[in-house]
Amino acid sequence: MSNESVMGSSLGGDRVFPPSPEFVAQANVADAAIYQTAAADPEAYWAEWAKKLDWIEPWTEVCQWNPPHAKWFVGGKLNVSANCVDRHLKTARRNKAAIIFEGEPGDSRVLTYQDLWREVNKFAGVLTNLGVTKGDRVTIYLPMIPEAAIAMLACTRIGAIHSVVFGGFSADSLRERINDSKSKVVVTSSGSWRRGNIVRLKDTTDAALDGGACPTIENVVVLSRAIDPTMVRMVEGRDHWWHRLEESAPRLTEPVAVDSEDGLFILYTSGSTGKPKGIYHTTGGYLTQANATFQWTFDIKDTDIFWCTADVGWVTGHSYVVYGPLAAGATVLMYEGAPDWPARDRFWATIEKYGVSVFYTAPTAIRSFMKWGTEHLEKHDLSSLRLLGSVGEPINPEAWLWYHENVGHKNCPIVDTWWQTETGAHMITPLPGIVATKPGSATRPFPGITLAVVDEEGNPTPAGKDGLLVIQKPWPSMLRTLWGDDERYKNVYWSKFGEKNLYFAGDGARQDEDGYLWLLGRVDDIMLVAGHNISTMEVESALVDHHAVAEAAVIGRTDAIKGQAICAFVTVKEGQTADEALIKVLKAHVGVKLGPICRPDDILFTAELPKTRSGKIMRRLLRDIAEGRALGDTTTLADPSVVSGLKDKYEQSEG
Ligand code: 6R9
Repeated sequence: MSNESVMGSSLGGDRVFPPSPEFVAQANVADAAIYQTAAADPEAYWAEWAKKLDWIEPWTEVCQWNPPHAKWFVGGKLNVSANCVDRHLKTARRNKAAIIFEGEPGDSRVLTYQDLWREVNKFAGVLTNLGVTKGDRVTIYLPMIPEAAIAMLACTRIGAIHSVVFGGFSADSLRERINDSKSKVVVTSSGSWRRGNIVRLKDTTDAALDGGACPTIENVVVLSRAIDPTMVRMVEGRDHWWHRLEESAPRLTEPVAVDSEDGLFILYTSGSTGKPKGIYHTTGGYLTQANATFQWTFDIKDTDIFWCTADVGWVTGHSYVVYGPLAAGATVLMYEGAPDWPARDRFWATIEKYGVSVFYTAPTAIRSFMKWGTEHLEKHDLSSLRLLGSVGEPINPEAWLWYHENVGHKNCPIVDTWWQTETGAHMITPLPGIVATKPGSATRPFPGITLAVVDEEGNPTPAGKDGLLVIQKPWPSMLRTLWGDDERYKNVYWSKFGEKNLYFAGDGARQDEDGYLWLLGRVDDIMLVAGHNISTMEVESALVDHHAVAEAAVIGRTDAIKGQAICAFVTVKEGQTADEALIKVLKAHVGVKLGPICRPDDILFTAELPKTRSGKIMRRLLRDIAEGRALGDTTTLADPSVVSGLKDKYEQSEG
């Protein structure tokens, strides 16, 4: 990984976008000195942020670091639901919209902070009546509806640990996660809407539980949505309707005092092999950093309407749909359905309908919008937008510029936020009132975060050289361990650099002459071609830079001569012809942009790329295809038929 980048400033770093003077004048933080202040004493800086929360008992020590285990705000006690809801009732925010809900069929609901308080209290009472107490695990398997946030907050009110499982996951995935966390209760809904169809979540829950497959589950709570309740199978003694349980639950449940280091949630992420990893987060540090990053990265004001399009089943939904926004007393929009239902302008119609001012989405979504064309945006007034965000993958400069021009109309700063389920909250991101952005760069660490790009030995790499991203100091919202598997925690994140105590993020990165960070994708996705390290992401970015290309996925396939040959899977924009001539053009285009060594050896056109349900391209499966292997685990794919189709096509093209 220590090779000189063969690609120079290929990522498009030559254009710089400073925030406008008007933006700077109103920014929550506009003095760059904060970076030095935070770096000089990160613990004091984070303690200042922690003080913005309500504590039942103060902490006695800011950070206790016994590598690789950290504790933050040691001895402090607080309650997350009291911080996200109750404390706003003492202010004018009491009557402010906390959650604005847009259902896929167009049903709409607004919950003020007062409403949210009432609902959280009631549902905390329901859980208590079901015998759930502090430290117990509750699995939440719900669609993107306010009850997902209500159930999460109700858990925190009584100190239970939630494990949210994405509503699109299968019965097998749900069962595995319930059993690993040993949950007592599952909270689900009868159904939900997706592209006009009903997703039958209760049926999937039944399939996960039936036959005693989840022995720890005592009760199932079912919210009624999208399906006639009389048509839903309810197992006597095990299954209960949400609204019926509320009838006999107490109206009020006092928030319990929770230790700063008590568990808040487990969130499973797929490991590269084997069983999913239960990322375990605790209370005080997580809420502190979720709140801090939410307020500064998104420059949030009381007047903002914030929309994060991520599902609550992902960490982005935890930190920036629920905990960050509500801790900050903001208004957050939740949308249940698909971006192209009933038409491809649904997101833009929704922004116009509610006057969304801060919009946070993923590069994969942006590339879909690019593919669909700008006519869908032109139908709507997007002038309420003032800030845009990106998360989930490196954003290629082409998509960045498209987002900037067509969604932001050139006057919204873009915050490209790098972080992970494991980090809990933003780690690398511009502060939009301070940092001039470069398309494709996540810019610099959030104040108070200490990280570096290093070589295989853990030594910092000079500017312009590719290396590995490591985090050098513990941070408040870091994962504390992997649920039930501390050995794996040590191995996966802390063993790579031995005694140096560096957190290994698994991502490649490069720092440029100005100190800007460029993320290069997962290290597993870096190719070694004729002795050169080439990032799959940069070749993808060069391909997408061509006007005919909508999306590209690049992998290295074993090659007898070069070690690895570059193989690209490409989808073209609507109206473009995918033919031999275009293959030649694209190979030449990449050669010119990045250098001849980076020219793809094979290009295969495809209508869809295999992606996880959170939109990340599964390059591992593409490698299986290109190397003629049986396909590995496909259970986390959004649409498994995409890979089988590709496999056939690839084999044909091989002749
Ligand atoms: C929040 C989230 C984490 C991985 C991470 C990296 C990639 C996320 C990124 C980014 C480049 C960004 N990633 N944001 N890469 N630029 N702005 O996505 O968490 O699902 O755990 O994924 O996503 O590779 O290591 P998670």
